[in-house]
Formats: sequence, structure tokens, C-alpha cells
Amino acid sequence: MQESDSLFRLSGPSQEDIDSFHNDGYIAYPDVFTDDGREGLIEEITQHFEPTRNYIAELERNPDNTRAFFMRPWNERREYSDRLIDDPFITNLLSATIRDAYHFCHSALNLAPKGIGPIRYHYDHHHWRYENPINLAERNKYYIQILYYPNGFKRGDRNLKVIPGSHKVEPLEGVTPERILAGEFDDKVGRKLEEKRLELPPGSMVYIDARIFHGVEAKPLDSTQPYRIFCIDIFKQAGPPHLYTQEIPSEWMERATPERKKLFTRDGYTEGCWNEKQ
Ligand SMILES: O=C(O)CCC(=O)C(=O)O
Ligand SMILES: [Fe+2]
Repeated sequence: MQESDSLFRLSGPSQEDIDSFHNDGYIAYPDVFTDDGREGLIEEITQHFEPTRNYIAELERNPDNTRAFFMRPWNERREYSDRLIDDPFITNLLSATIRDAYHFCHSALNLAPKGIGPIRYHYDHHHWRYENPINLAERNKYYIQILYYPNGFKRGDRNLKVIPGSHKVEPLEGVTPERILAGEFDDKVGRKLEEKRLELPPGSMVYIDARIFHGVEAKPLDSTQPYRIFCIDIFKQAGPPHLYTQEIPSEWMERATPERKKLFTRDGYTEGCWNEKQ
């Protein structure tokens, strides 16, 4: 794919972005999609996919519905969302931050309506079991979440919030966001660990090390945005599957370029897979 085919305004991260990834555990990219990329992705998600179309129609009929639309894995990807997987910007960002030994893990799609409650602080690197030797050996490997917000969010209205630097706290059992926010680990990581509430315009993206603590605020009933669109692609450093490492649909493999095949060539999660390999 040529650079000009990108869905993004940028071709790769700056040194400042890379530093922010390592020091803060995330990079926020406001308005990083091209107009065509943003509009195409929104149209694809809201108009060209029957389950979301039905969900949105139902929301219009019944505005009291506060149930989210959630799909994982999100396999029905058409032109725009499919291109996201190995867009040159994404590939450059991944190799600049975690080098080349990484695979596609899984993706998900989420629509959050007015009235939906918050998601408490958590990190998503917990797909490993703490007591399992395979998991313990793999736990310090990268697990990258690329969060796309095609229609953006305002502070106080389904905003993402993060604790910058919290990825540096070793993910041992008993390490909780409450203890981190109370300052118990500030000395260990050499900085004050505190909450940062983000606000991002349509066409934004956030690139995070999944060891960073993050959460989401509620969407008020009087929000002017009827639903917030959120989709996510997750990449993992080469190694055994995580809990949600998805099976790659055979059609994806059949039409994959050699580069894409490399991203997809890894084991998916199956029950017992961690034990069998011990
Ligand atoms: O809805 C969001 O903005 C982020 C949700 C989240 O934390 C996740 O998918 O891991
Ligand atoms: Fe999360």
C-alpha cells in the first residue's frame, strides 16, 4: 500500500510521540484521520452493517435504551475498517514503539448510548492468569490497544481517562487504581501518578500500552451526541495467545498480502491452550 492510501493525516510517530508512549504509556492523536477516512469509517459502521444499523434504528425508536452495542471479535470489516489493520501509519507506529515481532490479536466494535454508566479504572493486560507459569513468563511483553473514536468525545461525556505513567507499576496482584491514585507508587515510578481526563474531536485515536490504567466516564442522558462510536484493534508482541486472541477468519487469510499474513500467523486462544503448552 502506498503512503497516499492512508486513512490518516500522519505517516508515522514523531520522537515526542514515541517518548510519550514510553513515559506516559499512551499517545493521544486528536483529529488524526483524514476527512475521507473519518467519514468513510463512520458511514461503514453506522450504515453498511446490519447489526449496528438495527441498533441505531432501535435507539431512535426507544431513546430510553441505555444498553451498549458490543461485538468482539469484530470480523465484518469492510473497506475502511479493513484498511485500518495495516495502514502505513499504524504499521510505522507499531514498529517505532514495539519493533517488528508483533501480531494482530483481536478487534471490537462498541456504540455507547446516552445514559450508559461508566467503566471503572482497569488495565487490559490482565488477560494472563497470574498463577500460570506461561503467563508469568509472558507478562512483560507488549499488548497494544489502538482505540479509534470516529465521532470523538467531550470531557464528562463518555470520555476516556488515563493515569499517565501507571504502566510502569508492576502488575502484581493487589496493585489497584485506588492505591495508585492515593500516591502509594509515586516514589517507585518517580512521578506523581494522577488522573487525566481526555477530550478528543471526531476522527481521533489513542494508542496505549495496555498496562496503563484507564477508564471511561458515563454518557449523560442530555448528551448532544446520540451515541459514541468506538472501535479497537489490538496487537500483541509475538508469543502465546491472550484470552481474546481471535481466530482469523479463513477469508481474511485468503485475501491477505504477505505482510498481512505475517500479522495473522499466530495461534488464537482456545480453552486449555495455556496448559497444553507447559
Ligand atoms: O470505551 C472506551 O473508550 C475504552 C474502553 C476500554 O477501556 C477498552 O475497550 O478496553
Ligand atoms: Fe480497557
